[in-house]
Amino acid sequence: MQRLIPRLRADGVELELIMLIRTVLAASKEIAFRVSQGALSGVLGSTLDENIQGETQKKLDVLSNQLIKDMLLSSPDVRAIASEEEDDVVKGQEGAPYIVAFDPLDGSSNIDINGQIGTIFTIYPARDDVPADSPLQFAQPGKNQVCAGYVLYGPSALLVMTTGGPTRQYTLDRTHGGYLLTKPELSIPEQTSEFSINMANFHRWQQPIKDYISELQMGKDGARGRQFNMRWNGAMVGDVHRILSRGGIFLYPANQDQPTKPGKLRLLYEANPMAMLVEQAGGLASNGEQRILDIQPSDLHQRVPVITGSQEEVEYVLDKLK
Ligand code: AHM
Ligand code: MG
Repeated sequence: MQRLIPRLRADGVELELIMLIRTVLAASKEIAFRVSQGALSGVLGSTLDENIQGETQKKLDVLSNQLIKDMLLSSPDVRAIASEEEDDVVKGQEGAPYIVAFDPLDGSSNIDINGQIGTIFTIYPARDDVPADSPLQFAQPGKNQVCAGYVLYGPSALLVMTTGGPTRQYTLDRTHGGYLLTKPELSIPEQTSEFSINMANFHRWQQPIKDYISELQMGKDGARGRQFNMRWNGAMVGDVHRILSRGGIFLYPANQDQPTKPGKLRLLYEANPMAMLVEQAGGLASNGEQRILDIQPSDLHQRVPVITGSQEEVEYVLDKLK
């Protein structure tokens, strides 16, 4: 096992970026501790408030957001932040090199059932051509990300991160308080027999997605000629982590009865960082029409359909959508 920081230096990553990542990770360690304490730390249950997406905020959503926000805004390396739980861009330090977006607590519906939850984060270079607090700071395609990662608060607290090289996995060593490198290079198998989708939305999908899932459900008797398995976590961090660990395909398509809401997942702090992690591990990530990392954002909290995971399986779905 290897310490996080020497590995990053060996990869030739800028010192400011390393310091910034350390700040995000410091906040994540505090969240990991609070999560592990559960009811004992008073973090379970809901608040009376809603976020800009109209979702009721859980206490842990609010707490995690505040922890990450406070730490990032005290960093000299952060020009602006954006969060699932913040309506607008929040200004950091003028002239700082980076902007950071995050979903402080992904999988909020799992909080009160002791299920998998996580923090997703992404770092971009700050733009000098727009003000620090402009939403245009974040109007950059995902391919501009200089770091993407998540911390999964599961039986172990795991950090999965890339700075443009391999997608690496680290385990939080609670005895020393550091993230130790435990998998230097995650690699997603090209083929899979495992899919991940919220089947309750079947009646709302476009026909090619219905056809694809029906094929998988037919098992050996269907067009695919083999048995598929299904897993749905209710937390993208958990589902994507499984795919990064053993392969699979994850889909969150658009619902046809909600034309103004193209899918559930947010481009900036959910789809883009996960797409970068998956691609750097050899997988694919698409919205059905184009590579997620090539999408030019039009709105801070924009939603996108997501099809991601094992290369051959994603390509199979994309062929059906043509
Ligand atoms: P959240 O960030 O508010 O928790 O919402 C995003 C989550 C994803 O993690 C997950 O894939 C999806 O919502 C699950 O949605 P559902 O099971 O309700 O369809
Ligand atoms: Mg989320």
